Amino acid sequence: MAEDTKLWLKPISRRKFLTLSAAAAGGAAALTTLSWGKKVDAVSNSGSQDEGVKIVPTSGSHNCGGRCIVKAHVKDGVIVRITTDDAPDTEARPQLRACLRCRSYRNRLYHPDRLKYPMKRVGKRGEGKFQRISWDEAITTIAEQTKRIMQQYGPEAIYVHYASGNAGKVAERVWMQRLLGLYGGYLNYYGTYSTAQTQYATPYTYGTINTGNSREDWVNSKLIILWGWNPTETIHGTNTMYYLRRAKEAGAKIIVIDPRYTDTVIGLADEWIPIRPTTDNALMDAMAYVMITENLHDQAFLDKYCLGFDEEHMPPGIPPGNSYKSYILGLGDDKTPKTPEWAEAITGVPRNTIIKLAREYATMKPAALLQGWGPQRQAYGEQFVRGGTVLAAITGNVGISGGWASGAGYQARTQKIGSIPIKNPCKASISCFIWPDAIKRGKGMGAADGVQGVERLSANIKLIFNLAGNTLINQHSDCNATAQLLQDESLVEFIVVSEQFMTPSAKFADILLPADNYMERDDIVTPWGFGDYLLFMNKAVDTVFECRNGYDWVTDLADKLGLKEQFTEGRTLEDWLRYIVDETRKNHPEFPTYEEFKQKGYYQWQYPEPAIAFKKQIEDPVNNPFPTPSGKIEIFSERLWKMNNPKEIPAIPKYVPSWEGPQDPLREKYPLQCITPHYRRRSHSTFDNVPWMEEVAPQVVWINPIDAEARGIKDGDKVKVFNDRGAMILPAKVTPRIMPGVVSVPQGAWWSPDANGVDQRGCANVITKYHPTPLAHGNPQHTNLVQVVKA
Ligand SMILES: Nc1nc2c(c(=O)[nH]1)N[C@H]1C(S)=C(S)[C@@H](COP(=O)(O)OP(=O)(O)OC[C@H]3O[C@@H](n4cnc5c(=O)[nH]c(N)nc54)[C@H](O)[C@@H]3O)O[C@H]1N2
Ligand SMILES: Nc1nc2c(c(=O)[nH]1)N[C@H]1C(S)=C(S)[C@@H](COP(=O)(O)OP(=O)(O)OC[C@H]3O[C@@H](n4cnc5c(=O)[nH]c(N)nc54)[C@H](O)[C@@H]3O)O[C@H]1N2
Ligand code: SF4
Ligand SMILES: [Mo]
Repeated sequence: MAEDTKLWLKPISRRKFLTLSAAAAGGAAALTTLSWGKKVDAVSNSGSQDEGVKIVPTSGSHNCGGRCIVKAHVKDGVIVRITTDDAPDTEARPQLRACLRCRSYRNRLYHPDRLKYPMKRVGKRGEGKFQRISWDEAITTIAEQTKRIMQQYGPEAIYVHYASGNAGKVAERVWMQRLLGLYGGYLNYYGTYSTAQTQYATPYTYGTINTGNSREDWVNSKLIILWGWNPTETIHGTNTMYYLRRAKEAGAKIIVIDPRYTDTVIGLADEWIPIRPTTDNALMDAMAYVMITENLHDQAFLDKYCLGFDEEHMPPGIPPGNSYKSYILGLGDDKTPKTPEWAEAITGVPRNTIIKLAREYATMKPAALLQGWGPQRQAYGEQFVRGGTVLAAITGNVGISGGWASGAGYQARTQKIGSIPIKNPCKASISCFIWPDAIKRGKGMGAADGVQGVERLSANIKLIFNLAGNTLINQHSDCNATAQLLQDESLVEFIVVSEQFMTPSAKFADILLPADNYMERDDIVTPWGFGDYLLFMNKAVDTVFECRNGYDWVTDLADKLGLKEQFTEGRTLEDWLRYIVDETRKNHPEFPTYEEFKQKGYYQWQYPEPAIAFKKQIEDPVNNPFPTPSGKIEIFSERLWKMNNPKEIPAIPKYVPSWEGPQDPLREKYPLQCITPHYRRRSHSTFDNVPWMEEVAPQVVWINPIDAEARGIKDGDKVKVFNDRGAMILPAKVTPRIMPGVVSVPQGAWWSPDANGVDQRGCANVITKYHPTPLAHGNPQHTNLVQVVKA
């Protein structure tokens, strides 16, 4: 097997990559009847595309931020070229154009390192030593272990891990959940690594997470604030940048608040406001201070729709001094007015900038404050989420065209799309981030630890199915600690991984299954938050080697567990896709037939006007209360008050100084804040091994010239980024595009520890901390202190 990870350790030229791939593939081809070499060669040879070429419409199914039309040009069973949407590009339907990742897809599909056969672990767990086995042996072993663990520990010991690598409606994870549901159940998770805090905290204000207008409405905004949001790189819905650009052309002022001078700042912004990570709530508090003291807030809106802004609008029984206004003006317990001077010292944002920003947001109406998800992936990310919702309410920007209520990406208008039926008799659920605790001390964990659905868990996690994900190691916090945890076979007794590559997580498998690739199967995908469409993913080429489709192998497993009939209901995969379309048509009679949909590859709903979140609630509040306990926008939350943890879970949003934030004494040892944002050349860890992407955007740590000079670091130098949790070596990019005191390591590089455990690739999660956030029990993967030295 070709597992030459050195291929992507060093940036290599496209020509050299092709030579290497061809050589590696030559060896592999000898093992199979399929002409692998020919396929690999085709990556370099995209010449004669027209004769005998069939064009197959599909779409990427990664957790990549977008969902685009991808057209595979297939000749003699090989994809020779990839193009994208070529339908007329109109305002009513802008093209769903693919980004560089799907366009480079042949490099991933025909990568010499693709896993080709089922394997079992032969070395120590995590060591990466495997032996080829047959599918029958793999499925028999999985069936035996599932049976044993179910009998010995019960369903709460069986965990289908968060895994976002395949977003298809008929992904392997879905089939496994369906099968385990029939077999007795499995431990659920709630939340995501993406939006744990946004999802959890937003409903405390509004009663729902679907708080966004549709993007066509941005042209109606006079001011747009992108707060910790970088859609140029992260996309957040194919065409988000198109709609933002239209808003700009229509005259909107655009401000970006981010420690980095991002690509979004370059392409869109009128103003960049750099801010120290974890301190956004101090800026929000001071903005509220300016609005209140200059009487710029929308008192009529607050009186009519909100609870807890001032002492006159508090729920009964709450002692005086606990309203939001009292906190802002320093009339509460802390006796500290949240002045611009106060906030400047915390955030690093000059007081005049704060005053100007507050005045602009309060007066340039309608205005949209779009919260990104970076600042919520922080130690107290819930405060950021709630803080933004309150500013939207104070300025009266909720429920109106051109305004915006909360986090980006959760549009109020949704469609009801059919799904594969899953019935899980097990009600227990953990936050998707806290599985290490559920391994170590699950039995007995309850609500305070982030368990929902049951009073206490009855078992520790003993069996993990990790199907299309790298959060077992790479994407979860603190790789070194996680690796140690997983190495211990007395804790998790059995791990099944389905993958396309030997990723850091795959190395921890006991049974490793080779998955098919999205070009090799039929599926249906929904877009991210925005867009109102559905795409059919047509199979373009046959599956290679012994890679198999999820439905196939999970059906075999169902058979071994005596559940084949119940699991399949006699349906083929195509029958299930028809089922999804039929269910969708029940809710949306206008949706095309299966045949029409498959042939065209997409369906897009058309609406006469943009969706405006909470329009009804604002226009007719008597008949349309907000879905909160009080029926109002809850600036003060009685539910949070009752949690009785005012330091970490205050009833009103406020600045909570963060551990490993700028005020943590640990800064003496680790003086730099390290954020770990998403990178345009990858979808998380997916595409890290595609050398063309390394050419486009190498793995580097951004460091400000001031911090670099103090350390004798020059642009391109190899540096060591480290803290007590781990260390990595990677090149430095010395750039004023990041503020002093902050460094940035893009998340997703594959963890590659050397003999001393020092990561040689730049995996962000060697320095991140496993420390769930207080309310959502989510991931704070942008909260880190580190030191950087020349390597
Ligand atoms: N190219 C690409 N696109 C993607 C993905 C990918 O891996 N690659 N992943 C997709 C997925 S699953 C998700 S969840 C989304 C993620 O989308 P986001 O969570 O919005 O993306 P991030 O890059 O983590 O953070 C956004 C910005 O927040 C800034 N930031 C970090 N900390 C702070 C802070 O404390 N305050 C402020 N004001 N800003 C801060 C970062 O510098 C960054 O520019 O992206 C999606 N899109
Ligand atoms: N430090 C830090 N860490 C983060 C974040 C951060 O901002 N900072 N962001 C977090 C976020 S928002 C997210 S969503 C997670 C994402 O973390 P993951 O869900 O682990 O996503 P990926 O890293 O893309 O891993 C997906 C894996 O699936 C594999 N795969 C792709 N397609 C298929 C398929 O069809 N079948 C199978 N079996 N496998 C397939 C890919 O090869 C890849 O290894 O990472 C989180 N981790
Ligand atoms: S990776 Fe995602 S955003 Fe890029 S083309 Fe593919 S589906 Fe679209
Ligand atoms: Mo995510």
